Amino acid sequence: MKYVFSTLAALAFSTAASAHEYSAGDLSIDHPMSFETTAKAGVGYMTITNQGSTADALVGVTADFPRVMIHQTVEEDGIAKMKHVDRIEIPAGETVKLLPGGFHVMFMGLEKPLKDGETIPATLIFEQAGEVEVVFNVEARTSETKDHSGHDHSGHSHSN
Ligand SMILES: [Cu+2]
Repeated sequence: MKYVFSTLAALAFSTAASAHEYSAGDLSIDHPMSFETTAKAGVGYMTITNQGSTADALVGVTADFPRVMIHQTVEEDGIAKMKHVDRIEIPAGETVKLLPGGFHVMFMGLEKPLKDGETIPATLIFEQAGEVEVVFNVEARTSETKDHSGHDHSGHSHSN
């Protein structure tokens, strides 16, 4: 619940234009976003809701980068590490959030850093719903996002 409220607060701060949503069959994909980077890898987050009665799964993401993968940040012996995963299950009737510290899309081999205000066209590949074209909005990292969310939005927590 904490996350839900903070998301609403974050949305209230941002402009209406920055919130965007897609749907495909029983799935809705809310606000695909990425953070600006200084390094050669970027992350992708979004919220996926399955309003249907059949399970689906995100099985791939493509974008115009040398490599795009699905990762999960997991904690092992108190250290957060990223693991490559083949799929993210989207159970019937449930909402799955890709967010810092959990599942995320990894954009790898960037030729130049991602900047606030840029957009990343991408295709999400679902087992049942098929391919869904979306756009990830690149947003600035602010201390505000950190403080309001209660989550570490500053990147992968394993990086320290
Ligand atoms: Cu990662």
